[in-house]
Amino acid sequence: MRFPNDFLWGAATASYQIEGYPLADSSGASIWHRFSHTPGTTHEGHNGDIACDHYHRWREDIEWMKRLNLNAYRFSVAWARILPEGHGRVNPAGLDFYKRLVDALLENGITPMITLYHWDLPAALHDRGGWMNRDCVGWFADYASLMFRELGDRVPLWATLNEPWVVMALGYLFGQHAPGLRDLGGASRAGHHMLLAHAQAVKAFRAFAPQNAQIGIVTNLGPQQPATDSPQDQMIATLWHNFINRFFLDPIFRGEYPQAVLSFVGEFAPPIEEGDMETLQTPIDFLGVNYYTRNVLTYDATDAFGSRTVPQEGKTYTEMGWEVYPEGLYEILRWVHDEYGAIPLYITENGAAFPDEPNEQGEVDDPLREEYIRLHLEQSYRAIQDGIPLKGFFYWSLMDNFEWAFGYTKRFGLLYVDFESLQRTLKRSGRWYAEWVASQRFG
Ligand code: IFM
Repeated sequence: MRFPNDFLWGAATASYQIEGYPLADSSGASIWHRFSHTPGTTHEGHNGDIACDHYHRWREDIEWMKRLNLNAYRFSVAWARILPEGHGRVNPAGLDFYKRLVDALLENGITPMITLYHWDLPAALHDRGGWMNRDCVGWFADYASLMFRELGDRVPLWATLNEPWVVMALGYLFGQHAPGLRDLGGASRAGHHMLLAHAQAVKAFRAFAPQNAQIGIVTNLGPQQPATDSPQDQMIATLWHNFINRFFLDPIFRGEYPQAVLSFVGEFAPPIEEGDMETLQTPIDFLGVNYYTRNVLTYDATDAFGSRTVPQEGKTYTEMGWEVYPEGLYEILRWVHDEYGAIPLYITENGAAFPDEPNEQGEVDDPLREEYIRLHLEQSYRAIQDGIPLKGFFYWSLMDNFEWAFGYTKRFGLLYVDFESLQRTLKRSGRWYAEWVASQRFG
């Protein structure tokens, strides 16, 4: 298996999950800071106060990236470090943190990919309605423009939003993520405004960034398959496919929301104003695909959303309860390519949580993760062989970190993090990935 010479080999992280010290140096609070400090929201009250302390240990973390032979690193910017109130007053210390990080990555031959929004909305903006308020479109575009002005000359790859579906569904509909709401109308408004914010940021990008810099959006995608041939199972699988895979992509690539979802939500349809759907079609340079698993679905009248996932016999499941289904990566890349055309693709996240523990020698032996990565790389290669323009692979995650409502209980990292001492240890899968990447880059 020989991947293209210019393929990006990376790992990904997100600000609130790794940085720690979210209020340091005059930063504002985010909705995740507020949410995780609200009793009953996260596992045993875990929060991002310290996380992996990447805020102070970023130099060491770049050394780890070098040991992993990475030539790319995807990370996100905490909006409230840059603009403590979300808009208006700029905090130079926050900007400096990311400028230093970008410069050091470049000095070490690691291409930065910045995600502008990975879920840590400034709390001050949520107090004004956050994503449910149409003004958030302008607040985000202003923040994005500032980042393009400050770093557009040095950062070649930008993603506007990470997994807007998860923000909309878990944050505003199911209440499991910040801001913890259960409001179908609010979710629908938030989703539409995120898409508009993304499009306005892309428009701004064209004005500020050099022509060879690229911008896209990152979406969580995966096959939604019926458990049986019954019309009800097929109907429910189609509905979830429309909701998860199409809701954010159809507007961008076709200028319309999927009809199946609009019919399902009825009066809670997105608040589309004149010209919105044209704006949403603003062309992007690449699409980021986050792939973890598939859902095999059956109709279940007792469930509020009419469905449940059916466990698959004989399959491996990760610590998240997600089936290991590598073929799904190929299937979803194929589907995106066939459905929306030859847009360049990155796998911006793919990874697995397993219950890792260091042995007596202090080594972390995680053969299941090694196998997970290998199987997904095989499917990535298969996609490239079939002419799908896949440009890079970012393992989620560089290191164990704050897995949102699960706190520190789910370990996805190539690096094991001892959350007491904050010491990092390369796992067996990390060694394997480093060798794999080396053989691809230098072999
Ligand atoms: O940790 C998350 C990440 O923030 C977004 N994508 C999925 C990962 C694993 O759940």
